[in-house]
Amino acid sequence: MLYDLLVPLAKDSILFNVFRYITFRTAMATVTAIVISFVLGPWLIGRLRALQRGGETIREDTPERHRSKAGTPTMGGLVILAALLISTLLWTNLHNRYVWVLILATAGFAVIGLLDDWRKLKTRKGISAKQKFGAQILLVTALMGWLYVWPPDGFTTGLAIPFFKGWLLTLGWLWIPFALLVIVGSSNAVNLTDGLDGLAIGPIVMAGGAFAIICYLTGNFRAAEYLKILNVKGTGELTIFCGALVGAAVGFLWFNSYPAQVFMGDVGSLALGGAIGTLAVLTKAELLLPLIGGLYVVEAASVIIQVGYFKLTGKRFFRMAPLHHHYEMQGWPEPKIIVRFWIVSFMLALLALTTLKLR
Ligand code: 57M
Repeated sequence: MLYDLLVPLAKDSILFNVFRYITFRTAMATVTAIVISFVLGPWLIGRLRALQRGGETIREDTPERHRSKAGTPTMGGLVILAALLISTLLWTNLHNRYVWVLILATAGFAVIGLLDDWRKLKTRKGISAKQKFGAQILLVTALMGWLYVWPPDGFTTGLAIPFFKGWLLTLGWLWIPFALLVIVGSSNAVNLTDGLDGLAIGPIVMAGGAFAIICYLTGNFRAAEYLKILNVKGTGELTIFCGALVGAAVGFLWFNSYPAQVFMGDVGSLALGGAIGTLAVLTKAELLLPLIGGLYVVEAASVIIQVGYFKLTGKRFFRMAPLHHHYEMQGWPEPKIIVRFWIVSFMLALLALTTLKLR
């Protein structure tokens, strides 16, 4: 919004020219999101605690040490979304279609998560998996269909293959189910990962940083040309969303760090996973997402392995899935599991960025 209001003033005073720059607006979006988180956080946590009286109920089958977490308020993801979306609306060029696809995807997943959290609060059971997946599929199909049927200038359904510079696997209409798989898979993988204090939000800071670099380079013709990556016109503006994402995640981590004062809830985990999945699809970095969001992939894979192995052998492969519970059962202290998983996540995100240079 500020872009539309202030850039035209550059004609009268060169000072306003700074609002044209993506780097400046990304930095401002990050700071704005952090400030909103710190202003809103304490108030919202107080409201959530009052609203939820008993706070989160801990399931019987959860590892013993989670008992002390009973009563922690959830739905703290509302702070993340307020910081992320207000900052994005303030600092991005709102005439950019990709910005709206990202905002609507994030907000849409948040609504689905909020409905689930609210139902869990009222009835102890959330909305059914069928309803949840159905709503997610509808949302993503509508947004990807919007792009496919009325493509922005320079849009392609091609799939970029890391290391094979200049190669594009054209998917045609198959791009829509592929995008569905990436975005819905990413959303639910973050949701599964959100099982220890700060475990899910830490890697979001890293993924937001990595995608900020990818959006900036993909949207910059000269940089894309030099790196021989696909130039997707208009995705540079998404760098600002990534800045807001990093700021909102850092702000929330202040309250969610061990021992957590608040959990993000499905409203946060589904929205954040949907956001990074959509970023990957819009910047043609789908095949880098398993690295950038590597921890989420590992956590989701551990559940698939556990369920598959149990069906085949009647025994558990891990002591408990997702993987963070396995290490809890091994006796690792929670902070050690969290920080070690963050370190792995950081290394995988760095590895993803190195592929941009490698030919
Ligand atoms: C999302 N939710 C946390 C909190 C957070 C198929 C199966 C793998 C499903 C999976 C499941 O239920 N996933 C739901 C994970 C829950 O966190 C809440 O949920 C929101 C995120 N959606 O914001 O509101 C608990 O996680 C802990 N927590 C923290 N700190 C945080 O910052 O400590 C969360 C955030 C919270 C709190 O205890 O209550 C969760 O774990 O449910 N099921 C599981 O993950 C269960 N695994 C399991 O059943 N494994 C089986 C099979 C099915 C694979 C096996 O290994 O044999 C585990 N979770 C629970 N109990 N609650 C283990 C058993």
